[in-house]
Amino acid sequence: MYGKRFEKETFKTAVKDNVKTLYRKTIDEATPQQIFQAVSYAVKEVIIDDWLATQKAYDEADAKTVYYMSMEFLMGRALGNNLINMTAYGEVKEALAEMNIDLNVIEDEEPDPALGNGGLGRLAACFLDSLSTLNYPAYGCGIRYRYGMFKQKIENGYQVEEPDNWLKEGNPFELRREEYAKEVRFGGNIRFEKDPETGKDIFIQENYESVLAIPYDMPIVGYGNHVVNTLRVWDAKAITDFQLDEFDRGNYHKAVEQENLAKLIVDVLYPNDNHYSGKELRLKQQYFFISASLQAMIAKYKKRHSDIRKLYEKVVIQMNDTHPTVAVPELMRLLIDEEGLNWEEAWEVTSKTCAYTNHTIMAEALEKWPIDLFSRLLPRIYQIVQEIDRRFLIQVRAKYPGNEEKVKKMAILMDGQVRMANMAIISGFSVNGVAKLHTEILKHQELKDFYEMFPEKFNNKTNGITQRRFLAHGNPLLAGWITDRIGDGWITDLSKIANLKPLVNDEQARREFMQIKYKNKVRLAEYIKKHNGIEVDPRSIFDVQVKRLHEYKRQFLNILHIMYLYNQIKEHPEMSFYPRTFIFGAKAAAGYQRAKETIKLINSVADVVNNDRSINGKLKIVFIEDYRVSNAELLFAAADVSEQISTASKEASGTGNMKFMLNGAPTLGTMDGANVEIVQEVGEDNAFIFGLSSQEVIDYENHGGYNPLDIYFNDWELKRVIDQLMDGTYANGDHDMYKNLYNSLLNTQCTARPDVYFILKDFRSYAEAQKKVEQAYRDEQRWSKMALLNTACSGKFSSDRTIEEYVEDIWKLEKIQVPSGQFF
Ligand code: GFP
Repeated sequence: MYGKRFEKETFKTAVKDNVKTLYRKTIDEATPQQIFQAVSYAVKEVIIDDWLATQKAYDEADAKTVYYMSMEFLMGRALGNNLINMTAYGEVKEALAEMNIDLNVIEDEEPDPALGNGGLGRLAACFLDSLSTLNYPAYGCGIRYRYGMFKQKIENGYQVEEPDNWLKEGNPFELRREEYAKEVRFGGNIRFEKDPETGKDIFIQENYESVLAIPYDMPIVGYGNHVVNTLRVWDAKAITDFQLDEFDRGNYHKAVEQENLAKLIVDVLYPNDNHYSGKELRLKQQYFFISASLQAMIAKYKKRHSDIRKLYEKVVIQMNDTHPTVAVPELMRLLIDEEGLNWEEAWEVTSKTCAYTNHTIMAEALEKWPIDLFSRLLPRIYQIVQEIDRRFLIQVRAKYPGNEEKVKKMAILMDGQVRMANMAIISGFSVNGVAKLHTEILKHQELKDFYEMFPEKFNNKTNGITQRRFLAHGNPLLAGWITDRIGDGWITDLSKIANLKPLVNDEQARREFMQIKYKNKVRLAEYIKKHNGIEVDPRSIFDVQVKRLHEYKRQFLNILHIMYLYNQIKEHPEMSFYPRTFIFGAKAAAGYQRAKETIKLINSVADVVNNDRSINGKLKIVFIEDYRVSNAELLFAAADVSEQISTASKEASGTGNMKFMLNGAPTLGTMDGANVEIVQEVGEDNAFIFGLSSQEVIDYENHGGYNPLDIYFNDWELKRVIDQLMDGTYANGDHDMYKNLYNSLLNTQCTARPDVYFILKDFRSYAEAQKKVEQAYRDEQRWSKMALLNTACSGKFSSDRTIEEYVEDIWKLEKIQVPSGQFF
């Protein structure tokens, strides 16, 4: 399809020429980084043609566009993924090989763009990939953070954070679009006047600070269809014209302030997950990218349309969590103050344009801004929020006369705070959860009052992942094998992967499937040897838990169980035990103490266990440093067991669970998030389920929890493990190192409930499930069937399916065909 433009000789010449023009070097003199840049520019040149063609096709079709607003886009490396989607990976690999260049080595030169923390940001990246592949017009809108997610180093077992200066060498795929810059204003005061001509109220912001938002566009290449959508991320710069003015008047201070604000605003991504920190700068970031994106969106609309009241016919805004929900009052402001609509007209447009996705029920994640901060920083926006709230509460009081409890729960402004989730639900036309169970919990527990009032707004969109990155790119051996067996239709239609099902009874096919798993385990073992200096046996069970470190995800349960196994092996050396390699990868938010202690604990247990010769290497523990998209691809491909062990009800969906499944790793998990749907697809016999149900957890929570001491005093093996946290076994004799963790399980003195995440409650059931994993693994035939079935049943979990559902129920977009752009 892209054949001609990736014709080997042409491509080789382009690379050589780029090395020359960029670096004044010949190809033999160039460093791998320089070759990476040169190759990327050669690829970008081809992309640009299709990018032009796509935008032209959209314009001609006057297509409706989704604006996916997100504070995070965890894209991962672009080069390999772009080549896969351009169906040119093989050609380019060969062309480079002829120049003695290894594409894999070149790919490793690309920094891993990490403008996101975890699931929410990676979901946004998968969605963009699917939107392009499915021919839907879309923009991703976000922030071009100068520093992405921190790089994690492990020193002496502790996490150390280092800045991620991902732009150091320049980003070859981005385009700076200075001509679309927009001004964004903060603070000051609002003066109100009557327009002498029209008699309308006008609101004028005075004494504000402002920055200029500069867009950078990154291409999002669809698979084999010439579609290239745009991820638009905003950089900030001071408004220099104003600055000169200020200098002239000697107001040096003000000018420097503007300069600093611009620098600060896009400096760092907040390293938080499921936790909200009420930092002023964070609110500035939110308003900054939302205001700029909406201004650009309206300007684009107005190029072809004169009636702004019909905006919703051509655009839809999806707000990824509460972070972008300031879009609601900002759109109102633009429509009223800039476009001259009255309140009712503006409200009709806004409420038909905005939709909201909820990603968590964790109370501490819901954003609530102090009113004094909010109104000081965004004075006009605050006025609008007040008015939305006032009008909404009239409705509530009319529906529930005398019920002030309802008012308290549902108001936007309450107890000195602006509740962003409430605003999003009230103002948007759609509210969705990210897995069936999660949506049910939203409807019947967390957002019950809203569901009662607006049942029509609520819907479920079970998350998905892109098989292009997590199978085609991440696991080329398996991808090739699947294509040989059932054709390559699965790449754009994952439901076709079900055609593998008959192979479950084909011994030869199963053997091949397991051989590929083995090769991927060897590849990971090499990575581990190189990065951790640890030898692991690829014949052992690779049991993997990789995700952000959070108490509700219960890495702690996993490591406690490993400590328990270690005790067992030591005590009963004769006991039969199938060798296991436990692999962890996780970053902890920098200020999250317990999470950081858990990392230290994992590494300390690893030190003791890995160096104990008496256990004959039966147990190995590996902590993968700096878990990120690129090493994630290796991990999913090599995993035997997928650990999805969150406290039921806490993990809204999970998406790692789907990536493991796709790569043939059965789930060891609780009935939480999308695990429930995974089990539904693959069957209970092909997963290992344990623990309290979400209803049981919720019931305990409603009755003040449970008493972990009852378990502690009645299960001496578990008691011993817990005591080992305090006796120095894993702390070189230090008795205090894990005191916090210990207390989180047992402490009955402190006011907080002990063992909030039901670790002790679920421990035995987890240990049982782990035993079943071992039994199943010993039975090669059974295991290979199970592994292959997991892959074969993963069809539902493509983000292509998720996107089609968003389109059908929420966005109402049309597919646009794009001719090849090679004639530009
Ligand atoms: C959040 C939720 C996850 C969910 C993702 C994507 O992830 O359960 O799968 O969003 O919807 F917690 P994090 O950003 O917290 O990783």
